[in-house]
Amino acid sequence: ADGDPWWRGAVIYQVYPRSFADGGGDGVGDIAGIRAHLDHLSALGVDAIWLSPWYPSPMADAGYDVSDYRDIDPIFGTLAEAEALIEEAHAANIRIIVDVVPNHCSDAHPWFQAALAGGPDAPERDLFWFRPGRGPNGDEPPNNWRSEFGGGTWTRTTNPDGTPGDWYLHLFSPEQPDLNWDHPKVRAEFESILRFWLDRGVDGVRIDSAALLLKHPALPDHHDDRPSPYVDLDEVHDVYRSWRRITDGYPGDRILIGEVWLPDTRRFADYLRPDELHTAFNFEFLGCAWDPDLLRACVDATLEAHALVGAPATWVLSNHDVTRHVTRYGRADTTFSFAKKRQGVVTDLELGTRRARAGALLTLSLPGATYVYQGEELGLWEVEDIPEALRQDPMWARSGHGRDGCRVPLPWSGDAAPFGFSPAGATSPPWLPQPADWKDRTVQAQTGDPHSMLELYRDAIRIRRTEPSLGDGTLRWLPAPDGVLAFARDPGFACVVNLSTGSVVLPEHRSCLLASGPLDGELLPPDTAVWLRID
Ligand code: TEU
Repeated sequence: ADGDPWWRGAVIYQVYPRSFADGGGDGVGDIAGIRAHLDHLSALGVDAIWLSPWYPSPMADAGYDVSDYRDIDPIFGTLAEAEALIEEAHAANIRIIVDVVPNHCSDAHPWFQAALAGGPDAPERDLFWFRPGRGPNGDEPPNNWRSEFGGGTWTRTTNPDGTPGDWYLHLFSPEQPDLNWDHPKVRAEFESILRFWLDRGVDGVRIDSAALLLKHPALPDHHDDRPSPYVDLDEVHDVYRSWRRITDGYPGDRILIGEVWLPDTRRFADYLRPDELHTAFNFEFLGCAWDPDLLRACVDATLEAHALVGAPATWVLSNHDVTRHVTRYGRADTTFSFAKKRQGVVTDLELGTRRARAGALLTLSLPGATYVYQGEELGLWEVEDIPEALRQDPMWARSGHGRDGCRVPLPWSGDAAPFGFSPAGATSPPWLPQPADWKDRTVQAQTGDPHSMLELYRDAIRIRRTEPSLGDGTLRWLPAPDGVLAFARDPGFACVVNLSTGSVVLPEHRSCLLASGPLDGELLPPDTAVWLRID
């Protein structure tokens, strides 16, 4: 609603820098590419962009392994270019969110290098979790924790004299050692990093793996029937209270966005108390099946939990870690989970696209903020046939599935790869191969085509910007036939989504503002959504 801080009802677009646009011609996206395509984001009408990490990194986990939090990796550009991007985006009324990764750093970070080089007594070891191994020779890991990427969470070090040494903890890959958030130096360093980027004018930060920072100091074994020794410890909230104090000290509504994966919506909402994070991604919604009852229950639970703490809800259908909409919704099992992300599952892309279009109208009309991952506005599908030799994600090796399929470089124009992703005369092909069929999904091919995914997103966001009932607020469910979600946003707006298998009669309305697919007179076909003007 008018007068609310911008972020409560924002549309935030996730830029995955290495796959957005390549200005330099090396096949990897960069800041020059983002600057050259700000017009796409303006035409889409988004309020802000969140950039996945762009810091110096050995890229063991695509930049989520940071070796210097205060600079830009040369493959993406320079700090001066980042500052220019912030300025140009602001001039275009687009805010900038950067991604901060506090749970772990890169094994190439100077702290970790000093911890290794200094041997068992190096003071830098206290900044991480170094422990002797178990067993008679210390050759078993200190506990039984399992990595988020598959495999164990401990790697043994070798002492400077060549003897086997202590182990260190990594919840993700071995190249991402976990920082010790009980250490005041770690806290002070990240407060300084936060100020560094706020001083450069960013409008907010996205906090990676936000619920994982604190570990039970005894590092006890994990047991399924006991609280996790590292997920969502109560003490983690102190960190965000101090970050909030810092952020509030800056002018102009800067925000903290948490990546908080927690199935318990109330524990999740605790992160959004008025003195903590402003907002956090709604992963329950992302994981929800294309099912009317489950979606409705998820919307209700979300709104209820957020109301407890006065925070706006967020609606997220994807990001750089999960299967793209049109693929996920084109399968028999539409829920998301990493284990299901496998080859060989039958996908009906036409059905998936219909649902993804309806899903776009659903998410863009629910109360709160919406996140759009780059490429979803083009209806890109998950690329599942990337040759093994070209795969980059460390998850493949550790768990047999990976996230490359949603990270393939965007198609901008033209009839063949690199589809305008890289400039003419580029020295390398795009870092992941683009499907030839993406010639129909380029920004250029879709622009001006009223049936395209891109024009649907543009229309929806344009209407959302001018429609006072959209953005943050409340919803009122309307009576509807089985399998149909219908809600009003007062005053005068309704969204109806048909998730049943037959056509249904539209509720009484004054006019139709937008439809995700063709209507059949007054009938709304299956897997179709409409926005209506009602009295
Ligand atoms: O992801 C954190 C995370 O816990 C989930 O995304 C998930 O567990 C993981 O993707 C696989 O199970 C964030 C980033 O979004 C992701 O890209 C990084 O790899 C990860 O942190 C480590 O920094």
